[in-house]
Amino acid sequence: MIFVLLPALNEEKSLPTLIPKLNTELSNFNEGYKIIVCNDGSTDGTQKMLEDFKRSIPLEIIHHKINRGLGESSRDLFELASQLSSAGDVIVRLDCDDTHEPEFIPNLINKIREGYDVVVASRFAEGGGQLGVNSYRTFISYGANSFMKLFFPIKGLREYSCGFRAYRAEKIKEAVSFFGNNFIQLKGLGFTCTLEKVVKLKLLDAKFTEVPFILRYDQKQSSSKMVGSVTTLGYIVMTILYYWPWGGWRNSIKSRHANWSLSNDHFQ
Ligand SMILES: Nc1nc2c(ncn2[C@@H]2O[C@H](COP(=O)(O)OP(=O)(O)OP(=O)(O)O)[C@@H](O)[C@H]2O)c(=O)[nH]1
Ligand SMILES: [Mg+2]
Repeated sequence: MIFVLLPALNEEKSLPTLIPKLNTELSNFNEGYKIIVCNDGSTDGTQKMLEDFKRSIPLEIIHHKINRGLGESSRDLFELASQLSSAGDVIVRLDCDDTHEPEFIPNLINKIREGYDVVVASRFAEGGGQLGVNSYRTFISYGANSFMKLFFPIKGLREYSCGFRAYRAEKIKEAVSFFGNNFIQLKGLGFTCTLEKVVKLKLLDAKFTEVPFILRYDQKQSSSKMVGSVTTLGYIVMTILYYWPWGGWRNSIKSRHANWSLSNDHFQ
């Protein structure tokens, strides 16, 4: 099975374009699929639109009445996917502002089938790029990615800030089982969860690679929900937690995971 996770906040303009494209792409696979959307307190027509799609498409809605942020939405999406999936399944997560084209999904899934645990749709892989991004935004994004690469080096990974990725379901099940509610721990800190996921999975020895991807910012219709200051604060908090000399993530998680793996032969 393929599980596709979509975090959504006020995406009524993009969903009518994205969901049919996604459904067509997923129908080409011979395995079953399910789209899971977390509608996080949207105040526009997102919920109604999703309920309409649900009549004809295998779609499940997690509905938050109150906006809880991307961190809590990601936690709910990944926890539900880990409950519903089995070994051999793939979990794909993308944005629903129509800047992440579903046509890249087959390449992401092929790499999971080759044996990788996390495959990232990357603007920085050869053949990748972006359309419609202004130079200020490009500068900020390159700066943020350089910061992340410097402080959280992961073999095979250059694209840290784009959330369009495929994950081996088994690895997500392991992460949710090991970390519990702390798989995505930095919940009130904007989009930090996108970085936290890869760092936590790296600490569980996940194998990473990238496939080329073109960010279609020229297609973006909904307004941006990224709050740069809060997310930057999140990156700083995470760097401190990771390198903290007394029980920082980089040492404590690795040793706890080694002990946990010994006592959980299911995940070895
Ligand atoms: N569930 C949930 N989804 C959110 C929230 N904020 C943003 N999103 C979704 O997260 C995805 C990324 O949001 P964007 O606003 O596109 O952020 P970005 O891609 O980092 O930056 P821009 O494309 O420049 O806006 C989209 O699918 C949004 O609908 C939130 O508070 N809750
Ligand atoms: Mg976006």
